[in-house]
Amino acid sequence: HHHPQRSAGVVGAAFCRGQSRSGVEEGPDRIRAAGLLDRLQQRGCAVKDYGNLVFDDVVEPSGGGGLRSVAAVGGANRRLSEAMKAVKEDGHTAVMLGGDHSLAIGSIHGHAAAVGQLSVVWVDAHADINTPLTTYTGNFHGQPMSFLLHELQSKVPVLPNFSWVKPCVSAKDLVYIGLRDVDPAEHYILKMLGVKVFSISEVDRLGIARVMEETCDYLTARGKKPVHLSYDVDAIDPSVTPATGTPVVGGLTYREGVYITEHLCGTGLLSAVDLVEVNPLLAKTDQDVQSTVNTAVDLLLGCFGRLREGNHPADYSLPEP
Ligand code: NNH
Ligand code: MN
Ligand code: MN
Ligand code: MN
Repeated sequence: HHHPQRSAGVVGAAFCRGQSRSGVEEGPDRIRAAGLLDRLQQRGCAVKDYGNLVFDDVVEPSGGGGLRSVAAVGGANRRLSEAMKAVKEDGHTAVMLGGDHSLAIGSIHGHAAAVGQLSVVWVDAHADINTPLTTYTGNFHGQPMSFLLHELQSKVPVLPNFSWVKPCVSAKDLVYIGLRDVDPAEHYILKMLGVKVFSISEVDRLGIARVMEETCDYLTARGKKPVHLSYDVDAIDPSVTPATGTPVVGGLTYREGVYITEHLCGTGLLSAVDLVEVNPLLAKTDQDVQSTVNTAVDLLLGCFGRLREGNHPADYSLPEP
């Protein structure tokens, strides 16, 4: 039971146009301000901060078919994809701090461009697998998986600034954990493709330890591939992480949420992590912001080997009297 030392390559994506509520672009700086980089380094993890990406101002084409900020989302994700590819080519475990969850398009795309086939573990209250033709809200943060899955490409229309996106994930390499607010079209897609889903009901039934064992057994049954963990902070119960755009009651506990990261870290396969949808402007109190941001930091520390039982450096030695 050992945790090989990794280095973290951190990319900030201060982007909010995949949904309608401003403030989620403050996620990266708030998570850094809560001490993420120092606390990773204190654990003996090397850290390279690539800073926040600079996104072009994009003029939206007229029309758009009810979709919000199509060209901006396409352009930002193209830049993020290039950045994630570079972080992986530099040899780091990549950390993408969002921003909204539309950023998973670029994050997963760039990760796959660098390492090839990968497994995706999507932890979220939502499935984020609407197509541009099934979305009720027009928000791209509810659609990222539809652009990434090979199996859905015949259902996804051509969109401005999206021509660079190449599908790179197979439905059998995707596992969802924590779902509890799934649109009808999304539920249909999940059943049609036979996607492995541990909804919040399965977490209740099986317990989080068995959910994680089954997740890893399922994903490694066809060979061990690098794992991309895409963590939406709204997967956790809103009593713990209230500062997010679309809170849904009845979520993962703090302990279940952290357990997921500890378990995936322990597999040695974790290759990239997204931490998205922290929106400090949507909290009622500063304590709500702190609870959300501190939970985000703890989830990321769990991804890099922090154990709640306690930790010590490999070269620790007791002082001699
Ligand atoms: N399903 C809704 C939509 O497509 C909500 C998505 N909201 C999220 N996803 N926060 O994680 O817009
Ligand atoms: Mn999401
Ligand atoms: Mn969500
Ligand atoms: Mn362990």
